[in-house]
Amino acid sequence: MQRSVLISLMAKPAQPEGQHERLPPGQTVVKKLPVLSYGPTPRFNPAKWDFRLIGLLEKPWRFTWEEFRKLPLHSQTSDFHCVTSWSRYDNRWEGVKVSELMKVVRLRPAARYVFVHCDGGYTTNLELAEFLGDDVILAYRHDGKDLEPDHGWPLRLVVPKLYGWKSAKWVRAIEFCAKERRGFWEVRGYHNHGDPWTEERYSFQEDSGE
Ligand SMILES: Nc1nc2c(c(=O)[nH]1)N[C@H]1C(S)=C(S)[C@@H](COP(=O)(O)O)O[C@H]1N2
Ligand SMILES: [Mo]
Repeated sequence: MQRSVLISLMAKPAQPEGQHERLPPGQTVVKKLPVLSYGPTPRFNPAKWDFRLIGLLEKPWRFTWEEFRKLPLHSQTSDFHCVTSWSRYDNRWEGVKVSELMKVVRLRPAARYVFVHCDGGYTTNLELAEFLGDDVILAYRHDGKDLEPDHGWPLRLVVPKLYGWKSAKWVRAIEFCAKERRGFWEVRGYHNHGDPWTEERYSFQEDSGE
């Protein structure tokens, strides 16, 4: 074997296919999960609260808090990466796995995207396939305790593979759509997709195909 080939093989980190360093580029690890919210923390009224699945479904669905809590409990540990550059490892989320939740409804074939609606008007958007990912969870517990109000009580989405602004807090409805529309941060200069591994931080990166 040529010496140059051997050196290039040795320089490559021994990472299994499809895996990467734990910390995405440009991030710093923090010990405690910070609070990052635009606007005030909404108050939760269990008698009035509901969670709805709407849009391109054979039949829309509505859960009361009591009904939602009867769905099978799932626990999932993941790292959390905020675009403002902090990452927090090993968050133990407990709640309802999205793939489990989706068993109660039937999607219309035209559904390609989801639009997430929250109390207080915050929204975010995702591709349907990413929303249905195996690690995506609607959580009401974090690290062994009920979610704190500032972290999204009673219910938040957690999408570990994308920057934190996609992990919507105080979520009230998931809308299934044929066309994509941009959510709160996505219309304010943040990337439509938000992959931390390729640093999809800002919307101007979308134009250059970066
Ligand atoms: N409803 C709502 N969800 C939200 C936000 C928000 O302002 N409002 N901020 C997002 C951002 S930018 C991040 S990094 C995470 C932070 O979650 P945490 O405050 O629980 O750490 O929530 C996301 N979800
Ligand atoms: Mo964030």
